[in-house]
Amino acid sequence: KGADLTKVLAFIDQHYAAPDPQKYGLAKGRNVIIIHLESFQQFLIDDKIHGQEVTPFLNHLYHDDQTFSFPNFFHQVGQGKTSDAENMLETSVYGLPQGSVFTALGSDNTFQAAPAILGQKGNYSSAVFHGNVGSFWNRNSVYKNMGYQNFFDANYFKTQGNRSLQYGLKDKLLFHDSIKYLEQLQQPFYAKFITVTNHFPFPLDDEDTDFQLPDTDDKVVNQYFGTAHYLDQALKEFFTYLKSSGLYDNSLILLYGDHYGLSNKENLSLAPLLGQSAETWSSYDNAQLQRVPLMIHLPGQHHGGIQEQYGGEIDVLPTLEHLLGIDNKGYIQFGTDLFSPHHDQVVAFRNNNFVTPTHTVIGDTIYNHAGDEITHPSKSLRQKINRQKKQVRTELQLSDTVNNKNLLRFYTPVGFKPVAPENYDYKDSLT
Ligand code: GP9
Ligand code: MN
Repeated sequence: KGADLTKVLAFIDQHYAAPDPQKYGLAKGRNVIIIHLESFQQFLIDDKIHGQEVTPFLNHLYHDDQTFSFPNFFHQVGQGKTSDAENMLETSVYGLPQGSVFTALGSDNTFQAAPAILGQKGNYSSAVFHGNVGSFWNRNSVYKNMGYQNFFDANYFKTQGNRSLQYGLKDKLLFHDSIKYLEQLQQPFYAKFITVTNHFPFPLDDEDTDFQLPDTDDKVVNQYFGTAHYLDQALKEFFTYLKSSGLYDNSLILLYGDHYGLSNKENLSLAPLLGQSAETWSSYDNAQLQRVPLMIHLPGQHHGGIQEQYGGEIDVLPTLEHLLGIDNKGYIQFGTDLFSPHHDQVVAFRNNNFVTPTHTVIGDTIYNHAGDEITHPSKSLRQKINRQKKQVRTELQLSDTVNNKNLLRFYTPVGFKPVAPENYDYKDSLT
């Protein structure tokens, strides 16, 4: 245990990326609203089908100068899908190589997660809004270990009949019906909304759509655009509420896609819609499609714009902490602040493949930025890629050790109090 922890701390310490002073504290004291865009991929942004914009509201947000938009941001989930994404966003620790941290270890492990950190450092209250049963992905245990004060799960909403699809309450209803709870939270709050309607295989009731679907040979691919469009409308409605309530002006709104919606097999039917052909589609193309949105919207702040740096879900918490004026030094977090000049742009996938601004590495194959395979890399390129490969493996392995050996129970950052899960009882919260 001692030796493992020493190794982890040495890595974390040399990997630490100090904040950019221009960004540090930029959003200090604001409410934080996290919006989890289920299965939402970056290629949907600015995309058109039959002349219709798929996501007009998100496109607008993406190009707004009040938004920091990251077109080179990747999901990094494994089999834990949504729960892996949540785990990275909340803790900046990776999911597991197999299974889900939430279900495998989430009931007993020690977490040093965003709700507790923001609660202790910024006096934030905290809540999750999700229209599915609380036991899904073991959330009702994990959230207590993360220090979430409130979890508004399906118990708190009317989910009967055509109000729900597949994984719970439809997104428009989730946002609408959450308002009465949101308004009771003490400010500043850290609130997360987990949407569900844009979930495989992307069914929608006729009453919920006005979008003319594409006509590829794969129904799943076609439907994906319809549910993404529905989600976009739900977001527009929610922002309208935020503005009219006044919450908007003193909030930071962070939106992210949790993972791909379309699989590598479905990408072959998708390819023509992206102006590419199924015949020349490659592993490189599949890797590029693992981009998901990350947008950090700061109303009233007009120095945002498109941020080209490469990053992934592991980097969100350090970025958020620094925007709020909380230094992540001393925390066991594997990501680095996207705005830091020292930000690490090697983006690890959970299977050890990785993407950098110049190369994509899949197993032993190296692709350049144009997607061409580099069959005879120069000696210096080979050395560089090998170094990055080693770094990716080390980082994932150390993260696995933290999870599997529950190392955080032996390490408490200076000034942080371990979470007492018994303090939380979601059935009683705010009702
Ligand atoms: C269910 C939802 C879906 O509550 O978050 O999880 P996923 O299937 O995407 O992992
Ligand atoms: Mn998901």
